[in-house]
Amino acid sequence: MSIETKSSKKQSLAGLSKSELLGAYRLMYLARSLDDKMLSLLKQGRTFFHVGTSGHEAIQVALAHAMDPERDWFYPYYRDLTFVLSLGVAPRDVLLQFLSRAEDPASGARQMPQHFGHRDLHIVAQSSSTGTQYLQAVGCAMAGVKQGNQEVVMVSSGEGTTSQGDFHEALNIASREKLPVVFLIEDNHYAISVPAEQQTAGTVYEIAAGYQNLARHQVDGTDFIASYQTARQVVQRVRGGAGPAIIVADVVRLLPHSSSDDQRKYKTKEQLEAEQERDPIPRFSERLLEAELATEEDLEEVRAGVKNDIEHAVDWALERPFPEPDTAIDHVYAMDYEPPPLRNPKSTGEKVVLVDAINHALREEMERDESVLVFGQDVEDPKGGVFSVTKGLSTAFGRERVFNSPLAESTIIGTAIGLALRGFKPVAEIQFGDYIWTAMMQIKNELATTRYRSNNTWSAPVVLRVPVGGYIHGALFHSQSIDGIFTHVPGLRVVHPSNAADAKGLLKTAIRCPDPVMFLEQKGLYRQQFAAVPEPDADYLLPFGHARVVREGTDVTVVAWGALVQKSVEAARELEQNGVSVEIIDPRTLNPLDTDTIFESVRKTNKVLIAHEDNITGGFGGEIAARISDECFMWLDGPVRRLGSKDAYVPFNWTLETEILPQAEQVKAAIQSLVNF
Ligand SMILES: Cc1ncc(C[n+]2csc(CCOP(=O)(O)OP(=O)(O)O)c2C)c(N)n1
Repeated sequence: MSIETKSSKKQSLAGLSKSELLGAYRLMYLARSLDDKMLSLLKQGRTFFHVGTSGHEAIQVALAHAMDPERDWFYPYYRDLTFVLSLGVAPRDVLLQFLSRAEDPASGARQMPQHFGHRDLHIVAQSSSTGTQYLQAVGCAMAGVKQGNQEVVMVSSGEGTTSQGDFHEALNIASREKLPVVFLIEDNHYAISVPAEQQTAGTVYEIAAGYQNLARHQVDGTDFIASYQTARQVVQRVRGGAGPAIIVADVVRLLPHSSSDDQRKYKTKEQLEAEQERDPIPRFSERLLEAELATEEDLEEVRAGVKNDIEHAVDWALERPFPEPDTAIDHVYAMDYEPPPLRNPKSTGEKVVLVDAINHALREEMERDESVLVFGQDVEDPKGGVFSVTKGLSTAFGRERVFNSPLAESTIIGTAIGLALRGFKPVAEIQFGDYIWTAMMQIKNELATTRYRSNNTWSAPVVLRVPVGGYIHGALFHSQSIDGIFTHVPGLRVVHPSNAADAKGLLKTAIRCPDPVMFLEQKGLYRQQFAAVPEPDADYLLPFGHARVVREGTDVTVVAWGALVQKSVEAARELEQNGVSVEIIDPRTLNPLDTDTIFESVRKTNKVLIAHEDNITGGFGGEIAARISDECFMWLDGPVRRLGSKDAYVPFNWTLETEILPQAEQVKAAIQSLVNF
């Protein structure tokens, strides 16, 4: 980036010319003045929130000056106003978000102020969750390396945020893989009101020791010259491929944490005065004057220019429109997606079990599209996954495309998001649904919201393959069903096939889908003969949102998915002998849900049971029941019944396990009760 002004280049400090130094001063002063202006607009009731950069300016200008927005990538945090201005974000753009106007380039007025993002400048839109950015930055760096670029990825946070586990996961993988990431930790000694001593076992600099290949630096982040010297050295080393670096910059937070905070409640008057003493802007201007690199007139000229620019930008931004109310749900999902047409597979004739169908879908998609990557725990050969789903893939496609991840679910999903942003198609495996919870923040707040919160500027079309469910004596922690929780998350497609052909067709569609997809594999079905069917051809794609009528009938409809499809078939066969005619609908995808097919069946049979493996309370059956009540009330001749696991946990003991998980006998009894109603 360039921080030059029109002034001459005769003298220099740290190798920077007078015009560059005055440019740096201008950026620091611009950020400070924007903070002041935004606070006064807040007082006028023009918006509802502000979080300041004041005190952090010097290190931010310095690092931005050492980097290059044409090739480098950036994951700044909410206190990095000075950094993004230094990369080239216009004050107008900052104000558009601050005032929540439709043209806010970072989020289209969806996010609170200071959630930066700018496509052209490679500033990836951030959420508000502290710490999620690190692993995504690592994924972004992995992408750059795979593409053969000599780029550097910057990610930042305050010191408090380094308490998050994701920080250590990110340092671990970035260091192990020698990735070009600069971690900037802006240590202002407080996380809201919590002082660093209560936060960290030592200093952040100390706790980062021990990661191989990680260069560590401490700097006075209120001293622009020292910060610039450190930043330049660090970026040069990282760009050269020597591995990641961490800069711990000692700064001051001159404003409260945010406009919702009053720091006089937890900082003494003396502390506040001592922080003012370290204000980076007067320190820098004094240095410039002392070194005779600027005169008072030069500085005054810069300040007057900044004030003028800000006044114009504010006047302009206040005139810009707010978003239209009818755009509120735009971009939860890709709006321009053309799903594949619904057609029957041209069978290859070979019968295939579900696990092999998934393996073949992965293989075919990897052959078709070089951007498809497969990773997760144990996925590489010779193991090829704990269920052998990925067997043979690393041998066929190499470790560049099929690789083991650390035993860290947040790492898997965080890095997948970074890779997806850069155009790769990650198909990541979470070894067991039971262990997805350490990645919940990355899934719910990050993966599912990327498109929406960036107003369609960024997307993360990751496929998460997740073995789920029980009936395998897997006890509490190898039996969990997770569809009830993830169908609650807007932005996430949820797929749950019950046989090999559907699994293959749906996985291929998932891999070509622009939305993130949670692909749930009922592991008890992997090798079942009843779920094995002739394998569809390589061109067969099954669009989402098309239920399968598994069996036609006239007396009762059963809506069932995953393991409950076969149990419902068994129940229906037995009931048929008593003259009961059961129709079974397998939705195949829960989001989107094919309510048309379900409603059509209910209007025909007038009675319905919803059967699923997940717990009854909060299970997705409750949602389907509600929709049926809403849309089919006049056609119903009985209550909408549900069957699911008991609201408990799945025990190892097989007799107890049978008590918890729904069985064919219970499906049969529930159907019979509806017939009798
Ligand atoms: C995961 C998460 N937990 C809590 C919060 C609320 N929160 C926002 S900022 C913050 C403090 C962050 O402190 P630090 O990392 O030191 O950065 P600073 O604000 O001091 O620059 C907290 C607790 C959040 N946004 N995300």
